[in-house]
Amino acid sequence: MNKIEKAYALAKEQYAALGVDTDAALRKLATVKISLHCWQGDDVRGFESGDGLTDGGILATGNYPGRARTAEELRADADKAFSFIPGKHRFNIHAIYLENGGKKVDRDEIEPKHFQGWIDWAKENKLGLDFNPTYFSHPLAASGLTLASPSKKVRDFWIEHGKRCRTIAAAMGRALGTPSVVNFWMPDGYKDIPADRLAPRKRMAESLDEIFSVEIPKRYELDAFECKLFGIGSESYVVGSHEFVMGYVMKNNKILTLDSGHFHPTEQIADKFSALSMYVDEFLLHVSRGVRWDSDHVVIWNDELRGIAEELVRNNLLERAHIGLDYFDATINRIAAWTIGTRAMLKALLAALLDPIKDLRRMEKEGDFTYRLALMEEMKSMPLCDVWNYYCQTKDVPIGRAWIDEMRKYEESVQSKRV
Ligand code: RNT
Ligand code: ZN
Repeated sequence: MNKIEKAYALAKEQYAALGVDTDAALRKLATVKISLHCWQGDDVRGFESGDGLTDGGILATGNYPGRARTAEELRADADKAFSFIPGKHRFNIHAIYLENGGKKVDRDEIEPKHFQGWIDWAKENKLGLDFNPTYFSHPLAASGLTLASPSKKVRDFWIEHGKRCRTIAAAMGRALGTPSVVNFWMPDGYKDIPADRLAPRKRMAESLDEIFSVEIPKRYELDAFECKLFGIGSESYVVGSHEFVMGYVMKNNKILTLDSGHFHPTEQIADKFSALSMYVDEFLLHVSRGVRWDSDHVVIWNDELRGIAEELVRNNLLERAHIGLDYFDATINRIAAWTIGTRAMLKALLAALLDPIKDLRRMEKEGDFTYRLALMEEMKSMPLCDVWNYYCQTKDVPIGRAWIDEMRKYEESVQSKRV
């Protein structure tokens, strides 16, 4: 037995005394796939020849050296991040990450062949792929309205984009044997007080109906729709508000995307899962971290993340929730950003799987709220880290902070050379 195994054996005993089976928790954890967002690797720029992120009310701040400039670089960086993360996961591509061989291919012209490089890479690495239409960083999005635009020409352009994205995702799903989730997020909104809140919503719903009128088998492709409270430049009104998106999703049997940075700061998406689970089949999570005005800081192991993991586990939602990450920090090493967020997410899930939930529920039912709070507090200092380290060892990834040294080596020999 090495040190890690010895520590695990002791931890296992302590959890067993509470009726918790650590081996079972680890088996369950191994089935969970996290979808890593490609856009953390290059500050949401993509590979169209444009200027990168130009509108849409989202912003990547910072100029840390070494961002990926090509699809090859982005894939190499993602490979590095995956080598620090226990388990097999997924990668989430935005439409602007096409490989167009230097030719201009507009958003209404993209085809599966422009994403063949991603499909080949995913196949080789046994990853699933997810997909996103890009309704921002484009002259036809500069007005702030896309699928909800009053201009038929603008709407038609973006409807075609949405249709093509679904076709591309279906090709990915077919090639990889796992459905590709397409997340529809449109930044549409107004900076100042609207005179008509309804008409843009009707236009957006009609545009979406048109996009979804093409039937695609669910074993290849799934549609999700993401709501938001406000963005930079859409402070007063967002067409895709929570109620609008929730209503559309329920009526049309789509997946509801909940981004943890898209609600009022005191509102936590974790609180919403149980209620929504009664009426919505599947969720897509954009796990993020809001800080004041920003909704996209690197995910860390904080109370909010713990809450998300706990509610997923306690409500039996791991099979019904697609867990994706969504943040973009350009002030730190981007491989580290992926690694920190994904490891935090998995660690939070592990903590939730190690909860003595039967005991807590029994005491709650009996009205013993003193015990409930006391045990919840005690659980926070249980030897979770010994179980986590053991998991990392069994999955052959660096233990504890060892990944940081590995990341530095790569940064020095590869990323820092990108000038
Ligand atoms: C923006 C949404 C959306 C984007 C990505 C890049 O507020 O969260 O999911 O972050 O599509
Ligand atoms: Zn999001």
